[in-house]
Amino acid sequence: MSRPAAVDGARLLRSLADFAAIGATPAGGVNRQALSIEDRRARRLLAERAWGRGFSVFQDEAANLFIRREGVHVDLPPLLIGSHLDSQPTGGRFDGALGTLSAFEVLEALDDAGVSTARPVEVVAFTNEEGSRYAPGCMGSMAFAGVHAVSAWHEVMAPDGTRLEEDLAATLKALPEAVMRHARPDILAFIELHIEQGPVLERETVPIGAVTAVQGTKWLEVTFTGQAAHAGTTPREFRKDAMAAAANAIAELQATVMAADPQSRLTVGRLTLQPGSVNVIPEQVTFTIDLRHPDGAALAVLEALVRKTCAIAGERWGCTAAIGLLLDMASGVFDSTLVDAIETACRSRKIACRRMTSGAFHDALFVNRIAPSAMLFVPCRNGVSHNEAEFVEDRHVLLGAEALLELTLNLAGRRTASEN
Ligand code: HGY
Ligand code: MN
Ligand code: MN
Repeated sequence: MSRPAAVDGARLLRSLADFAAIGATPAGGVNRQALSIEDRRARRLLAERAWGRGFSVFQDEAANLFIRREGVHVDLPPLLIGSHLDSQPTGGRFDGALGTLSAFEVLEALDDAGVSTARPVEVVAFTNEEGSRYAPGCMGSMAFAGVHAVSAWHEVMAPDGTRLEEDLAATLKALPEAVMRHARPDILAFIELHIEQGPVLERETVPIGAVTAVQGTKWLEVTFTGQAAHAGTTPREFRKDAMAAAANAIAELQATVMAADPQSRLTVGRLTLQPGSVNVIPEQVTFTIDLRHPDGAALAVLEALVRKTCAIAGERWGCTAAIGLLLDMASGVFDSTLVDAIETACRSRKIACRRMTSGAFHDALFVNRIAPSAMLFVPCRNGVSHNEAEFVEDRHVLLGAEALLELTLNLAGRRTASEN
């Protein structure tokens, strides 16, 4: 006999705390980077909880992790819900984990209530959404959506020199009990719950955002190459100073791009320099530029501006400039019927909700290419994320899971007690 399914808030908050302990940092964040030992520990913890419930566990060649709760009609394409478990090096406890663990809580709530759904429901933890240790981000969801085979990134190296292929193989091997999936299953739709990572919902005191679209992102890697030389004996006209060229380009871009277009986003997140000795003029500087814009054409114009600015700076300082594209993520619009369904689910649970777009990219952006997808956001304190201080109020954690549960029941087909 079934009863109405309900989120067990205490259990979900405990679960968030359990996973936050994996890769916990002294400042209260997490360092659980993709395909790391911590990532493998988190995947195993989730899989063991799934087996404990009698759910089945799968992984695919990109190490995407799937947890399946059967539906009455086993052959119907499942509803997919979830997010990612990997984090930034100094990440927060909620980015990715909130969506994945809330999705698992939905399965547990259905199970506790003895509610069967017409369709199977699967929870997914996509591999390497962040792209911090191995660029680009969203590798797992890109592989799942058939954008690239994961083998395209086998030679990508982590800062410590490990090749992606090695870490991927070790991650798959660390969960031998999971059934390997060699082909992507059809899915009905994908719903991702995530923190907003921005200030809008908190400022408007609205607990749920129904996300309609995600802006485009490009990651560029710029390398200036000059000539190492003596810091004391080399006059200005003989210098080929790669750091001077980089500083010039970065200063120019930072002073102009976002001032000219408030919708644009430009971030230099990582910079390395060789040889890195106090009294040697830098020979080579490599830095990343994360570029974003809601409009695809404007993003392309920004990329051209970056390339031009770097070429001029290279000329000026006698260095060569090489620019690689690490990630090219087109903007995407989510399925309008799913966005409506999010609003309907919130209304029926009397949870306030407002439509919005996402400044951050997400796995849903790629799954959206092969199946109807949409996202729900919950507020995070001061809109801060990708920071160890990232925080979500308990009530927002619970409201997010409740909205996801209602949406899951509506999309996967709730069964009345008599039909069970
Ligand atoms: O960078 C992003 O937008 C995502 O949060 N990883
Ligand atoms: Mn995320
Ligand atoms: Mn993130």
